[in-house]
Amino acid sequence: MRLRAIAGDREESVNTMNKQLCAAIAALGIVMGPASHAAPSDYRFELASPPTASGGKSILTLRLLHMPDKKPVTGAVVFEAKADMGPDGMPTMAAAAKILPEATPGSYRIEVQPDMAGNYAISVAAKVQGETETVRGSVTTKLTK
Ligand SMILES: [Cu+2]
Repeated sequence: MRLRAIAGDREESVNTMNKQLCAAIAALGIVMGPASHAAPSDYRFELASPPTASGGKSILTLRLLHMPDKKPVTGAVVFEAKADMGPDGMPTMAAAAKILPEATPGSYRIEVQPDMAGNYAISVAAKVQGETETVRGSVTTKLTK
């Protein structure tokens, strides 16, 4: 009788675990969702290659990834770019940042003119096709003067 009770308890805990697993899978389905229900948080900007520096200017090449399927996004329009030394504890030290045209599809280039060498956060805002809200992102990289 005692043994059966223990077995029963165990069975119950397995059932509870299954229910939790089902709930987790269901929640995951909502979070992942179909691609057509993309949210700005589904995207991430990252450095495509190390920055190239010449004549006091650095050119950063970014790519934009649609995280649910890790696919690069082409045709986005970057309309805002800012650079500051936040990563080095100098968030008020900004550097001029200029948006260059998308030369090859999916390559978003930003030209930064740092006043001092160090680690910079480059923040961008973009319009992405099929996405009503602005997609924002930031990359951190070391720049030379
Ligand atoms: Cu600084």
